[in-house]
Amino acid sequence: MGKVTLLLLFVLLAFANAAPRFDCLPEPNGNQGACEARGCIWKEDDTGKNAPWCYFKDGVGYNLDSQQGSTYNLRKNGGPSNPWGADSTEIKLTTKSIGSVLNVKIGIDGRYEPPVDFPRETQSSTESLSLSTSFSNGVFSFSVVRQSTNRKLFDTSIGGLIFSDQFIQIATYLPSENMYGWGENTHQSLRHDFTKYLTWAMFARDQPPNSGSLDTVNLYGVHPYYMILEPDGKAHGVLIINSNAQEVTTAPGPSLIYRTIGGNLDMYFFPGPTPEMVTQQYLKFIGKPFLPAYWALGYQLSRYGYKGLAEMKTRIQAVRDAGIPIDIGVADIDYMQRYKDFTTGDDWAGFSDYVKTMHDWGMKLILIFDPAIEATYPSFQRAIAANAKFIEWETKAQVQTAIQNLYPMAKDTKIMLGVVWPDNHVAFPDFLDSTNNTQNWWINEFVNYQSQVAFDGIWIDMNEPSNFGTNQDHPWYFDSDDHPNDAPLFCPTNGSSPWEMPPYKTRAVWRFGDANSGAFLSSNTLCMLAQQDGGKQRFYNVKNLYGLTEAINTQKALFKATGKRGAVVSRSTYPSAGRYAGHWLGDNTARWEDLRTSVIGAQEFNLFGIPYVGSDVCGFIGTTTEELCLRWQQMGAFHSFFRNHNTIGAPAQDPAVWPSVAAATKKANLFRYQYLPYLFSLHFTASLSGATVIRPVFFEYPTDAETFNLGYEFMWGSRILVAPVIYQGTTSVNAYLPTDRWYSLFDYRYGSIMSPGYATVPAPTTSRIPVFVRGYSVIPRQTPSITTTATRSNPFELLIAPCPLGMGEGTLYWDDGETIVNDFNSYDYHQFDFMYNSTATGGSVTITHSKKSSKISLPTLDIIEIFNYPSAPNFRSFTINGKLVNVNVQRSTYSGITKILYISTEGLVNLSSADSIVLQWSNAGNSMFDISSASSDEVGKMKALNTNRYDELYF
Ligand code: MIG
Repeated sequence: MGKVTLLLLFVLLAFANAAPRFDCLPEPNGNQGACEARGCIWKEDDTGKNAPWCYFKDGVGYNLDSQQGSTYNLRKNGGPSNPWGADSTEIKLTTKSIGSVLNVKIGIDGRYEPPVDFPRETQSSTESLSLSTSFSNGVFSFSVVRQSTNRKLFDTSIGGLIFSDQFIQIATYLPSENMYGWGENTHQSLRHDFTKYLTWAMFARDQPPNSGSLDTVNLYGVHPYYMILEPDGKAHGVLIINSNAQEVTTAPGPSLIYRTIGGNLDMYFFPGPTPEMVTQQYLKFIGKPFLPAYWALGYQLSRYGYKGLAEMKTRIQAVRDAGIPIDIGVADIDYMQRYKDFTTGDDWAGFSDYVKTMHDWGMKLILIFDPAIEATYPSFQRAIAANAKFIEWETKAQVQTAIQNLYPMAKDTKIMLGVVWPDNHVAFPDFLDSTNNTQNWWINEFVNYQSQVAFDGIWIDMNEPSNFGTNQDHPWYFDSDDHPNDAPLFCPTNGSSPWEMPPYKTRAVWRFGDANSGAFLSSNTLCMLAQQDGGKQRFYNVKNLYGLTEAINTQKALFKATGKRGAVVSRSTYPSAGRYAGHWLGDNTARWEDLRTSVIGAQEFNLFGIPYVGSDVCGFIGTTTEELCLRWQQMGAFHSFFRNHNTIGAPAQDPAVWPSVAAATKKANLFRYQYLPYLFSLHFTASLSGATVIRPVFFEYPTDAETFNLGYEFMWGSRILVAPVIYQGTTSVNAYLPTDRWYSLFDYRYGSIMSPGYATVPAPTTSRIPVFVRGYSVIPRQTPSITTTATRSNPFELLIAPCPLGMGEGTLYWDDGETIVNDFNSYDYHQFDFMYNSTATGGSVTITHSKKSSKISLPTLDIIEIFNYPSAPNFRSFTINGKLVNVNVQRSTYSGITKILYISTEGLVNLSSADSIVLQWSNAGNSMFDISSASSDEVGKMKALNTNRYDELYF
């Protein structure tokens, strides 16, 4: 064979490899007969890439019929038809630009559209995207092209477009394997894996994450959104507005196959070009995240299974006695009377007094509320009286009357009754009720209950919504002490309902088996044929919006009940949920694998616009260990939502249980509380203009390939990098620092310059975990106390980590920490911008008061710590706006060894004294402290002073 032929063969083979197989038989237990009966090809996968064995013949797709402007009329071509219902003969592709965002919509007018009120604000971009179409081999295709590079970001020439009533598929080649996002799933790596076919299910489900092995099961929320980092470091994002059960297959190529069983393909492309700009564009479009109350960034102690108030008090006291900063006590469903919302259990007498005590300590209370309301008690009675709506059966004939008749208040209604925690059957509020009756009733219940137990924040759980034992003859609770006799909900799974038994059930069902093994879309939830909003909405379509709509209503309830912004956290989420609530990553297990996946999960939820996120620290299910709990406390101290939470029956795992964990948590929490002004400012920025708070490292270094899958490190904004300890038995971390100026911010060589690249740095359990600050930073801090409330009135501090040219910048946002933000334009807050500059002869810090509040008082700025300061300053030379100031030389130091300049003076800078404040100084002619003549004892003291400064000075 000639060289040319060989080359040709090679090219052909490579091409053949790249063409994906479109799965024609994803149902469990497929076989050749069933496959061929569908007119598809059966061929084993011998590539080891997990390709489907039954796949469509070529030519699946649509013809271009006609085009009118930006509308393309498509007609089903002569290629294979799909086995899950008649292909729609005519569909439409329309495209439009919304600012810099390109929308491509494929579908049919009048079909279901998710009733979500996205603001669709846009953010201008230097980049623009355009649509181009082509037609070959009887298949119409389109691509989305980045104008500046001519790169195809989305390219459907791969084929496979299918559109039928309950089965829709679109496939594309991708410009890079660096794909992030899609959810909610447990991802073992930050970046997706295109070495084999993997199908990720998306359908809200009460499903604990499985971190023990690769598992593409769907979890609590749904996020049809991804970001791709292109080969040149430019990034784009893609959102598909669709709320039906759906799934996505990542396949070699790299390619992507997306399927959904309802609605349209309504796709939005965000051009970036940087990952952070993509996020900003995405969040402006879907809605920017709510600003948590300042206290909500404090440490939370929770558990499921407190025996009563006494136990909650004991555990909180133990943590306080250990000197661990803590702000929030959390009560789980145990506090309720028999798990009924808005009631207090007998073992919780005195709860309201304890809340007063907590408030006196500067602490806050978060309470859990489940959506389902028992059909027996006053809350339900008030709902019925107020004409509030619950999720309903379609017709009276479908109602399970034997259940209904048990409850006089529900008897003659179509309310779909289910079973959750309460003793008797429950009804699910209809948060899509457009009459406002449901919303008003829900708000009133919170207002009434808050006047009894003065909670500050709300935790909403079970809102997938979760229902126990659906379609099961013998649900698990029959064997439990709680409500063993409640008849379960049965949905018509006999095939009579197209909603209940659609032709294509998605991996959300198949992951659990088929109908024979009791797996249905309605498993663990309500029947798909249920209706909401007076019959205007079908549960089959809107189920994935239940958590979002509950969060919308609950945030309103929180505002009304407390008059303050507080915080809501929700288990189930959908795009834009971040406007109303944060999220915790669900019922993880006390295993190292779960610690690791939570590091990735928090980054993903920042991509999804839900930056108030974190995991159940120390692990929820199972018994944790001292070492795991210690490491999880250390890592969790860097997540915005920071809560130790434990399941019923598991041994106590608050940090006070083990002296070592108590010490490590105290140290980690003091660091967190000291840096809260920075963390809060990141949240403020996210709420003001859309941003991530926890950020993957590649966001800041999009051309450094080493960062593309660096899921176990993350950044706080653009300036602080964290490399947590996540493996058992390790006391060091092999941390990667991208090419840049970095300083250590932990015990090991605190304040000194760290070389970029990989380095193994020590991380004993007694030390802070590896944390680094990037050059060119001015980081606002505050001297920490044991609550955020107390910390907020301590002096401000600045940490300055200069770039090699001796400069830095930073911003502080400061408000009263609790006022509801209706509109940032009229909102009352301070903004300070800091600039640092040093030269051979001295240094300066310029503080610009860019946004002023007349009401919000400000602590003084007392401490400035500067890394890599070249030589000793003259402490007598400090001036503010030209006027000499007295620097406290007892408390201020400069070390020629560590090169840390530490300026500490009570009341050094009154931040509201002028719109522009320039603090300036000059250097001493000769070094104040000559290290060549210092005894080793003095050198040691000086180092100790600089490394553990705040621990020593304040605790
Ligand atoms: O079915 O309220 O994810 O955090 O402790 C369990 C009890 C219900 C699930 C939540 C978990 C919470 C638990 N809840």
